[in-house]
Amino acid sequence: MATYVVGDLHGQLPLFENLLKKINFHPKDDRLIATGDVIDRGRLVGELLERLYHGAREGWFLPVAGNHEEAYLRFREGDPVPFYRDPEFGGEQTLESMSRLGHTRSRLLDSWLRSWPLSWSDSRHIVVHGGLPSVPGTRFGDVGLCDTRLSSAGIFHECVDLRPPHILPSWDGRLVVSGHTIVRKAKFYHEALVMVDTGAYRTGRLSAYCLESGQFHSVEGFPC
Ligand SMILES: [Mn+2]
Repeated sequence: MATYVVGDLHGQLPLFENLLKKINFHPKDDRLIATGDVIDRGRLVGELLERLYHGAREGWFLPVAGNHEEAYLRFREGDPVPFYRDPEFGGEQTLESMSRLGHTRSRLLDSWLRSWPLSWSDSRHIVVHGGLPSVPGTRFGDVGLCDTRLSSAGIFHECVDLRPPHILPSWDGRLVVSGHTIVRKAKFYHEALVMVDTGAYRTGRLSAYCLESGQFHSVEGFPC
């Protein structure tokens, strides 16, 4: 059994399929956790979400929410979220994908997206989109604060919005794996923190980290 943590997908279905092939992913034995920002920017958001939704039902796919999922859900709930449709943020692609899927499918996917947690953890690892909120007065983060703390803009949870140098090790020594900030190569940011987002939607490089083996994997191709 292997557990892989894949960086921000942003609708990159072909790269995702290539990655599964490269790591020889077995849906019956292995698990795959996405660091969030699965939607927006890419053209195949709807197709990717359908694929992952079935993966979640089959038990091999586990998502955590990113700032893009939070912005999308806010927008769907009627908040203006003025930047959501900006080309740079890429919300239009998700809205178009959802309208192609039709009312019933898109409502189902919306309610699934709403159920995504802010973190995934086991006894040795924590996966979060941005970083762990800091324990006051320390240079450590606490996953227990994810649900309670909003970022300064007030739109997002702080844990989906934090970037270096504000991403901190967990106070309890568990390894933190995060996305959100694009790095050229997936790597250890420091000894207790791994960054896996290699910006697939613009670089064509999608990366993952295996929790059991400690190995990095990546594929390269064309973003869509
Ligand atoms: Mn992000």
